[in-house]
Parts: sequence; C-alpha cells; structure tokens
Amino acid sequence: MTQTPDLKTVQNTYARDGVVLLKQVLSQDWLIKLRQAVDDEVAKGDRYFAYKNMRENPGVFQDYCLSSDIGQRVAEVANSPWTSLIYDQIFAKEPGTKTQTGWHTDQPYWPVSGPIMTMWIALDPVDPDNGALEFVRGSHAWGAKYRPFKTDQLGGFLHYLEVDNPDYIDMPDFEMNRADYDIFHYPKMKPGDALAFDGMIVHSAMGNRTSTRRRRGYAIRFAVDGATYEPRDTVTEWLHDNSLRPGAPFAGGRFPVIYRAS
Ligand SMILES: O=C(O)CCC(=O)C(=O)O
Repeated sequence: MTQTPDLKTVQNTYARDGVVLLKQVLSQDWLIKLRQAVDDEVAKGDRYFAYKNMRENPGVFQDYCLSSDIGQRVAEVANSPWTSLIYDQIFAKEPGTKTQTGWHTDQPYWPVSGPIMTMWIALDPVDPDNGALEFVRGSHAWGAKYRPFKTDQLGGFLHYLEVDNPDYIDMPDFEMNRADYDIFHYPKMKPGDALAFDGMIVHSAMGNRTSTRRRRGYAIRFAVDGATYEPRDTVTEWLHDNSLRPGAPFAGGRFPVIYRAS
C-alpha cells in the first residue's frame, strides 16, 4: 500500500523538484461533476488549448474553484498564507492523439512574477501510454525565462513570440538532449490525483498512444504569497486587469483570493 507523505515532505519535494504528486485531491462527487463538465465543454468541439477560463462563468468549474478545499491545498503545499485564482484550463488528450505537447514553461505566458502553482488534476488514469506529463526536475529554480512560442493545435512548436524582447532567452532543445537533463514522470496517476507544479518548471506531455483510453486533465493556475502583477507584453494581454497596479500582489480584481489562513 502506498503511504500518503506528510505535509512537510510534500512541501520539501515541491520546493526542491518544482513538482509533487498529491493523492486523491478530489472527492468522488467532484470527480463525477468535473468529468461531466469537461465532457460538456469538449463537446463544443473547440481546439485543444481553447478550453480555458471556464471558472469565470457560473457552473461546476467555478463552484469547484471557489467552494472546494483546493485553495487551502495550494496554500499548504506552497507554504503560503493565501491563494488566489488565476484561471483554469482543460487538457483532453483523446485516444490516438499522438502529438507530444512541446517542452515549455508556463509563467512567461502570464502577467505575473513570483511563485505560481498549477494543480493538474487527473480525471482519468494517466500513465505514459495515454499522455503522462514529464518534468525537468528542479528547473523551476534555474531563473530562466524562456521565450514564449506559438504552438499548433496540440502544443507542437510553430514559432517564437516576442522575438526582439531581451527579457526572454531561447529555450534549449530538451527533447533532442534528454540525456543531459533530469527528466522524469509519475508512472501512474489515478483519477482524482493531482500534480502540483511550479509556473517556472520545464515540462511537456506525452501523446496518447492508446486507441481507447481518454486522458482528461483539469488544470487550475494559482498565485500565492510573493506573486505580483506584471503586465508585460502582448503575450499576456488576455490576463490583464487594469484594476491591479503593476507590482501589486497578484490578488483581487479578476483574480479572487480563494483562501486565507485564519
Ligand atoms: O496536459 C497537457 O497535455 C499539458 C499540460 C500543461 O502543459 C500545463 O498544464 O501547463
């Protein structure tokens, strides 16, 4: 039987590696509701990256973000006195979707500096056959701000954005040079398990090589203590909020504080 690690171990792993597996974050009730909500959304037939910010509209996603214990979980893992909500996103890699989601870091796509956490919640069993996420261990701590890029439907590289912006550096070819990096994945996630990972960690997702097994992931992005609002360039515009002052804590306005330690 796998033992659930204590909170200190979880915090240390997250701080050291930039990612940690959390067992059974969802109750059965939320799992059923979120699966249905994802299916309703995906039935609209949009593109892979388009299913985002559902939590801004009333419904299951908003209910989950605002009324479950997820904000508290985030605060605990990050050792933060508060959590605010940035946005949510569905990643449904359906059977036969062989494309690898390219290596990237998330944070350069958002108007924020400082500590950010994604909770990527598995709604199906996830393993290397149907699209496990891969991480470069510890890369969140490198301080490398990689140039954002445009992708195709499924996350394959198309071209760089902000090409003349000296704030960014080009990303090494992690795929070609895998042996040079400490790349790892969690071999098995159960429905309801979550990966908590840092906004600066280098990661990708394998293709879904199965012909029958779905791989639905529900990712929610959160800010924690130390995160500040930094509206920078065109890439991050869709998350701008003029009610926040540049440099202010990333909390309030469009990004409600959903948990505060009492
Ligand atoms: O689930 C995937 O396919 C990709 C997830 C990802 O890259 C992310 O959540 O930042």
